[in-house]
Amino acid sequence: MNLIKEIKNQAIKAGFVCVGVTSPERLLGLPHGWVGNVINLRTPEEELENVNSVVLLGYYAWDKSFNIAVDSTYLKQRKDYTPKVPLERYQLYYEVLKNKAWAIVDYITKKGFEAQLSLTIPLKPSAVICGLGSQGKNTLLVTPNYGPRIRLIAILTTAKLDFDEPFEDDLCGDCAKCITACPTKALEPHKININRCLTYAAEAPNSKDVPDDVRRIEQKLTQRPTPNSYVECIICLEACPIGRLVRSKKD
Ligand code: B12
Ligand code: SF4
Ligand code: SF4
Repeated sequence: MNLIKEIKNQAIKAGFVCVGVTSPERLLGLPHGWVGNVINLRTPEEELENVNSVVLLGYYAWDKSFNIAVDSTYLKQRKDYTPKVPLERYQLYYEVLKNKAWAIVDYITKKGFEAQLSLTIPLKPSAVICGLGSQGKNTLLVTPNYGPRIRLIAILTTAKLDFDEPFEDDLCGDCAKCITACPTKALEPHKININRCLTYAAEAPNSKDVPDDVRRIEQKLTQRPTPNSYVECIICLEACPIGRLVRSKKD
């Protein structure tokens, strides 16, 4: 069996529901650098020097609890703490994705190629180029079968794999349900105002760049199971009619 077929089989076995492959060249021109102060997006080449293929994997997050995040604010209480020490943060779905994708990295490595995970390339437009779906009006990757209820991770490898074709359709059409569902009006079609997003506000509880009205809504709506944890907002994702049927069948 050829390598890409075997990688796709491994991915399905690990629990991913969609897999696609592209070349780093096809990702040229995608967003790069700092997104607000949230993340420094990197190119595949910055992550793995001799990268030849980028594999995008989608995992179906079927329960709200996948969105739980926990921060190590205890570090701040330590005497030796300096603001330069980054606070630890764990988001459950990121841990699940890494855990599952490692098996595939291990498989590729044993075949004699370099391979590593990436969560810092721009995953949504990369997934479109790998054929997984389109970017919806909520800016998220929307897949034909699961809608936006997908979480993404990439594997970068030196192996030369067969590439998939980009996804060409627009799945949204006239729908605008995600835009109207957002409680803070953070969304315009295909655009987000990061400072108005409840996820950003919950991640940055002391940030001064969150407008007062948004902070009030965040304090009311964000579930905090423990003082250091919170459930990230998924309202614009839940509002999407695409893929809802799968959810009701599986839950
Ligand atoms: C930074 C970030 C955030 C920031 C900023 C959000 C944003 N949209 O940029 C904040 C903290 C607000 C955030 C919130 C959320 N996030 Co977030 N986030 C990211 C991160 C790290 C980078 C996103 C990014 O590249 N932004 C940069 C902007 C410039 O890129 P862009 O959104 O793709 O949009 C550009 C273009 O693509 C274009 N564009 C956008 N849409 C469309 C559509 C069309 C048709 C066209 C032509 C162009 C176009 O315009 C923009 C300007 O260039 C990714 C992980 C990653 N490494 O990619 C996760 C990620 C996007 N987040 C994710 C999720 C699930 C969320 C939340 C639901 C919270 C949660 N529960 O986890 C909310 C949803 C908010 C929303 N509607 O976007 C998932 C999305 C999965 C999916 N199905 O797409 C990702 C991929 C994480 C993951 N590993 O799965 N997030
Ligand atoms: S995650 Fe919540 S606050 Fe952020 S854009 Fe979506 S619905 Fe709005
Ligand atoms: S809710 Fe409607 S507009 Fe928003 S992403 Fe889903 S299909 Fe597109």
